Amino acid sequence: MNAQVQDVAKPAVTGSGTSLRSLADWVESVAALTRPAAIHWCDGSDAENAALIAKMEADGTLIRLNEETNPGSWLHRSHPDDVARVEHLTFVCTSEQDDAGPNNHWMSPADGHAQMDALFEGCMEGRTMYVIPYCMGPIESKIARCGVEITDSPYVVANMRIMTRMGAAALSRIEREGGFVRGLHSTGELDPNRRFIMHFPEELTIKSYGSGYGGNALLGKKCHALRIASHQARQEGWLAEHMLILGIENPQGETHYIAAAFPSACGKTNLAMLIPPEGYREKGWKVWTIGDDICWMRPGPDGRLYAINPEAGFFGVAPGTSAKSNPNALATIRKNTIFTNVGLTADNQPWWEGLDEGQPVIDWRGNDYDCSRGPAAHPNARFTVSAKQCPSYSEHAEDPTGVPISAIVFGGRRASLVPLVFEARDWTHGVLVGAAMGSETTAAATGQVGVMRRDPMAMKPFCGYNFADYFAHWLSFDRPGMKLPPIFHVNWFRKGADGRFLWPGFGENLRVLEWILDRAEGRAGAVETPIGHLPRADDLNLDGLDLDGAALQTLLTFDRDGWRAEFDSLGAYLDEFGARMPQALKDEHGRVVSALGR
Ligand code: TSX
Ligand code: MN
Repeated sequence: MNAQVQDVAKPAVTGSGTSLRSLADWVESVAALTRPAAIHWCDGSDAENAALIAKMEADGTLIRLNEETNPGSWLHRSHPDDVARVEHLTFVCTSEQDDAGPNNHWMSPADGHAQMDALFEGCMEGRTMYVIPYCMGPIESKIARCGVEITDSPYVVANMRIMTRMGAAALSRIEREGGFVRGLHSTGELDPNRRFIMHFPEELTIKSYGSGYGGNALLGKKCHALRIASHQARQEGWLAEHMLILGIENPQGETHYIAAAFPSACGKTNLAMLIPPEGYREKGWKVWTIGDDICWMRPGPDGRLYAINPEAGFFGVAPGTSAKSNPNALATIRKNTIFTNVGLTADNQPWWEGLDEGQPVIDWRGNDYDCSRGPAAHPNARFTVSAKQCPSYSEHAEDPTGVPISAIVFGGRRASLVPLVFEARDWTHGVLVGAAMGSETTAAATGQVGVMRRDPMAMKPFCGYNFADYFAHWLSFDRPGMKLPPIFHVNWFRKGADGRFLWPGFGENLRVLEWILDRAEGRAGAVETPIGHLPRADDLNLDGLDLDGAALQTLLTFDRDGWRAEFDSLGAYLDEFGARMPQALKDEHGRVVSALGR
């Protein structure tokens, strides 16, 4: 072989490499397929990050923001056709189609690999391939799991460094354990017709091509920590959920933890960073943030569920984030933040719709801002920031054992019918409440507004296997020796006849969370209805809240006729999953229908 051919075939390698044969072989085989000019093994160091940022500033991938107001912060503009997750291009490739279920797009593993490998062939020519070892969860935690993402995007490396425990420590754990989730990503040509996100849960493998956007490209997040992890969790007896985790410290100094699932556009990040109303603050109540998006839970030796946040940062929606909706988020993103697709003010500060101050002069595409051509920030514009910068970040977020969960909360955006809060009768009923979750669409998400979409446990886009099997897995936790948390449903979005929100929401939601924790401790009152236990007005602490009696009445009323129609529609939805739907869940549905009466 002549020397020149050898140069082309052998990319320059920088960084540690690995002693783990299976990892070295995989990296070598990916390099043979994608043919990068260079391979860099990421160690996660400050120096490595600084060099990557400098390279991205030089080539325009990152734009430096105002150093005075936003130190260490950057703007990235994505391709205008690459601004969100792409559910229609997201596949779960299992050997049996039924294992993926009607809730996923399916392709056979052989076809999936063939299609992806054809796209990856030679796609990194002239580029650097980055090898990113990462850990989802505290590095010393038994609940945590590791992966390696290979990508040709330095933007992905910079984001993964914020969102995961990335680099040398993760690589050591991977070398010790031997197993890891394999993620292969290339931004490709950013052609929406050559874009796929494919999951091979049976091989713990992800292949993503043609998008540089967060959920499609930061493979540790939705692809690993939800789709692949949900599959692993089912096999190993734990739960990988699309939930925030928060701690509520009462005036006695005791902290109880809540895990909560909401569909998009319900304010999950806002709830995770809630600031108590003044009356609560004066008495000594505090809210602690553990996570805003993903929760991994497993039974502890005492039978309780213990939760970790597998992420190390927040990849939050910027528009709507304000001093009213989320002051803690604003404090978190004051420095060392990557903004994607936000607008700019005249003095180079990030700007988005809903921000209380400043004015945009440049829009997210980089054009002069003109309000007749749409918003300054893309509605799905994001910030990427380390959780450690959040003022309410809990010191227990890094506990390897996780935090014990005292209540599970499901929620949705429902203008009518669904009360402010109710408690499921037992675990099985709670699983039905989760399966029945739904939300009305907002303008940001789709063209149509106010259409009810089912989104069980907020996992519709993220469950890596058949929903019927997923419900069965949830039901399986109800067994001797377990001390399961009670399950609740909340709705902050109930509207009156005049179309106005009846509940003030935001910090005032702590009043509802207090009732939830009191119920968990057997302290608070409620009335029993066919849909579960509802608080009476006296059961909630409404001190210092200006809420009129009629509004409260509507928020806490059980509407029997409305719920009969709701349960008819729910029955039809459960039937869509056919014979795989667990009989126990169908029976539970039947029990509520009987209680509702005909
Ligand atoms: O995040 C929200 N939460 C949870 C907060 C901890 N939002 C924003 C949703 C969009 C992502 C809410 N919006 C909440 C809520 O509880 N409630 C509402 C509806 C609402 C909006 C405005 C007002 C009251 C309720 N009132 C005024 O603006 C004065
Ligand atoms: Mn999410």
